[in-house]
Amino acid sequence: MSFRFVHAADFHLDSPFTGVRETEPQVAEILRRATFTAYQRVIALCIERGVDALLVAGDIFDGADRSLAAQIQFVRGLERLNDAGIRAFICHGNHDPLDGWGARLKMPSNVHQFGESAEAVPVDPRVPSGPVVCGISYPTREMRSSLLPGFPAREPGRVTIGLLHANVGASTGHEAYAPCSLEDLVATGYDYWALGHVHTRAIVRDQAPLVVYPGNTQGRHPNERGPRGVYVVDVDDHGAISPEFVAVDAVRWEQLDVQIDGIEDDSALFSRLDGRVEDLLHQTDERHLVYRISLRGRGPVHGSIARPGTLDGLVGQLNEVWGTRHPFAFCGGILDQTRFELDRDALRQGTDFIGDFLALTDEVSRDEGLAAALQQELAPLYDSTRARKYFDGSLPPTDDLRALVAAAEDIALALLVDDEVGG
Ligand SMILES: [Mn+2]
Repeated sequence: MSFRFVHAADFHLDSPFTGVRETEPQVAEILRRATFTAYQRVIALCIERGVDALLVAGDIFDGADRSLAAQIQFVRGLERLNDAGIRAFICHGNHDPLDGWGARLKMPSNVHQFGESAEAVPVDPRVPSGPVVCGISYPTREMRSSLLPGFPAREPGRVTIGLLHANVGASTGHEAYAPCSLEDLVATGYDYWALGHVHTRAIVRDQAPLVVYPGNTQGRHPNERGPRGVYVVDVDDHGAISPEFVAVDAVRWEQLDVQIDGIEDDSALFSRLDGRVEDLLHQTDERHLVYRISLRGRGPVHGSIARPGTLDGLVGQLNEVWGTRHPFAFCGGILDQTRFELDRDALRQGTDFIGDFLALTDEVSRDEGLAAALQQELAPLYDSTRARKYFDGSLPPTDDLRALVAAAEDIALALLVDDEVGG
């Protein structure tokens, strides 16, 4: 029988935004509500798509005993599902373990909350051969060993979905809660592992059993960039499974890298930034945006960027234009990684090492013989089996070699000149 569910995780309801200073009051309010808005979109999506069940793989709440508002709103969403005849399966993770009072809520009758020992629960008890969800909750925050050994064996002929908050394959940047390996998950023979914990979405394995992290539903700081959402998962009559990612985030974090090369003055710089923000807003389909800018490259505006107050001034101007619209694009800060502009001709005229170096690269681009000699020198590197994996293949032809030399010149010059001038 076919079956459709939404796989969500890591709502972190009511968790604060970090990385944004002084915002407009209306922006602050939208940020404050963002995790709730995203959650409400998950509920709306379940109803819209007519799913059979919502599966939530832990970290519903941000703190084990924090926000009453989060708990009330969470239950209210589940009640909407109950009214629509949609079941919900919930397990708790390290942020909201069973021993935190946040996990002891009065749930509507459509909800199954997994306890501290794993069990298999049919999605619809009236259908004996229908799909089952197997899950477990963290009794307490510190679950440092695998929870898999307690999971029931797959029932033959029934689509089986595992629901677990865990770090699979020692994912870096995430704490090792309930660690297990991908092989351990595969060995269960289940059809789909609905995981939570890792906040960046990933289809870890795309064939049975599928192993999926949907990521969190709302980015909450500058490192949780890009679309955030859930998977709508379809299981067809033959048991084939297809997950579709759907973004539900209310506010999106982005990073803009802007090159200053060729930008003549401050007003041209502002227009460039202004245009990039506009483009970014177009790409986020009517979502609010919080972004940071990183300025890079070399150019005449480096000096003015480096003056105290310039960056704050740019942030202020951008926020005046884009920060009060609906949807808004709010700049959380600008990072200066620019360097002073190089005057290659002047450096080339010098009688120092840099002057000699530039004379040499000029000669390579002029002198066929020298280019050929360089090519010969490079051949062993390109022929080496160990080095080859870093290159695309065979030695570049003369023209490409010149491009290679020009790129090398840029790198060397940056190192040499900045060292000397301290730019
Ligand atoms: Mn989490």
